[in-house]
Amino acid sequence: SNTERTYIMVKPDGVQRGLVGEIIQRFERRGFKMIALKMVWPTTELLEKHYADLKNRPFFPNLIKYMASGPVVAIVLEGRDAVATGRVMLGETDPLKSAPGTIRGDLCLQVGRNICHGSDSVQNAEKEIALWFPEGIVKYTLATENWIFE
Ligand code: YYY
Ligand code: MG
Repeated sequence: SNTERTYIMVKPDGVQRGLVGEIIQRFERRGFKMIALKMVWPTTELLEKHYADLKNRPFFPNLIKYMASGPVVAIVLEGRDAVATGRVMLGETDPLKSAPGTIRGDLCLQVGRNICHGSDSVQNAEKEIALWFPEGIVKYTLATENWIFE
């Protein structure tokens, strides 16, 4: 297993529903290190770059409208297999197909309001982190690291 970084984002519905703390808490408790965190009301330009791979999909216009409808919370996490583990913790794209115990499987019901984003590959994580945090991440030592990893 490799130490990786992933981009996690609480979407506008997650913010409005008061789920920011719950979502961050799940990743913190798992042992991931938070190395960037901010609230941002994203522009459609930024969102079109973030979701560039989906621009020909029929749901794309609604997706951009939804994601631009309010502030999001942008997070970078670091840890063992952060990308794949983040996806497992998130659940499936469609909340109804997500297992209980996952963020989407516990907290939402519809694909168009699925409350949280997580990078799907290491390469996309790097792109997304550069896009959302051009100012960079925060470098620090986590005091609990030796209690999380042997
Ligand atoms: O990575 P993930 O968020 O699980 O799914 P993507 O295939 O990257 O799609 C991004 C985003 O688009 C998804 O979280 C909800 C929305 N969406 C949708 O509204 N309808 C679909 N059929 C598929 C995706
Ligand atoms: Mg995706």
